[in-house]
Amino acid sequence: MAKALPKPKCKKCEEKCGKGKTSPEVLAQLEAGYEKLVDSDSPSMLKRFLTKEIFDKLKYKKTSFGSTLLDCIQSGLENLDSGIGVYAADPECYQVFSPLFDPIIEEYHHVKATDKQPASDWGNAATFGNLDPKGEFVISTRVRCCRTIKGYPFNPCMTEENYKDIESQMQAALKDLPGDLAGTYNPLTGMSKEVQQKLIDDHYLFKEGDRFLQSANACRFWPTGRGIFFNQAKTFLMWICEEDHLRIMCMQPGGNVGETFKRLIAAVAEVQKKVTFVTSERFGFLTFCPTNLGTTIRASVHIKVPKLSRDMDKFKELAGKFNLQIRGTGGEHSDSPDGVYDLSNKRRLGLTEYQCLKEMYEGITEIIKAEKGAK
Ligand code: ADP
Ligand code: CIR
Repeated sequence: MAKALPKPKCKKCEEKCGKGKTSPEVLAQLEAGYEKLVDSDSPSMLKRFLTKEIFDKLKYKKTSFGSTLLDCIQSGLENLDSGIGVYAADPECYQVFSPLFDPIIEEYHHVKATDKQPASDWGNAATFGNLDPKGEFVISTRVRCCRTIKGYPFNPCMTEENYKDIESQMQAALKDLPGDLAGTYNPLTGMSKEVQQKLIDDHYLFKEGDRFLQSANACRFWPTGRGIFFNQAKTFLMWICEEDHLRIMCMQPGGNVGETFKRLIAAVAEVQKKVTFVTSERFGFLTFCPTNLGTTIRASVHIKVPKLSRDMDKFKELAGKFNLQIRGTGGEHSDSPDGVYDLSNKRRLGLTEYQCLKEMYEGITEIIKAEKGAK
């Protein structure tokens, strides 16, 4: 891994830069970081798509929030093992730095820059059943989506007050949810380390200190404003102010995708009665990371595939055939030493919510068949 670059000052909080030119300090950091990236064997999309020509064109640009190219690529410069390596420091970055973001978005989601996101369509959750009725392979199912609340920028541009406002707005919004969605909000501020670690180990809570997010300036004022809501059964949960303003998720043991998805549809419908989300014609629901744009849906299973995972190259190829992404069971960038993996739909933009679920459901069905047939 590359040695960490010195952090530029957070312009949003420490100086009101607004429009104008990239400062000489930021330019120098960009040049130094870019040189290291070019000399590295980083597998990131950032490395592949940030050509010298595009770099030279974008390095002087700034959004009206004051975000520079450095704010978008710092995570990939500091973490040369990134898969993607970029974040939109504010919503305008998708436009201002589009020569970098567009090819990444096109390749990741299999869309064209001229495509528009189809209208939201969650379809009928009952068309999905249980992927593994005998409980031989699928340990648990989870479906999540991300939301940005209108009136607030992304993490790198948020003030401490913004974090507090979102937290209290959500605390109020989640107070009287109906039926089995009702639950409690648990702020990270004041939570004991033991409780926090147990929630992480049980796969309910986001981890702390993600280096990719930290170097993207997404963890400022931690733990202010961060927290988790969950219902009694911990089958409906919401993360507040982690990578995105909201991560709304439903999960449960076993492979019942229909039940899990149905609960998420109900939960999102309730939340959106109380909060307005940011959308765009082209990108659907706006998110901090370009991999989450569109529906923002990641439908995953934790699945036992000891045979298929003996040959990881072949396993990756098979998953890729069904547009599935493989993660470790501790979330993104984690390992899976025991043959249990997190498999999910990879694409989220250019298709509807229902189609995301369908892609995952059909793909996992094939993976189970392959695991059964493998020697
Ligand atoms: P996200 O899904 O929000 O992008 P991560 O990949 O970091 O974020 O996963 C967050 C947490 O959710 C991790 O603890 C991970 O193990 C857990 N998780 C994801 N999918 C499942 C699943 N199908 N069953 C149980 N836990 C899951
Ligand atoms: C990376 O580039 O590896 C991290 N910034 C995480 C990117 C998001 N991952 C994904 O595939 N959804």
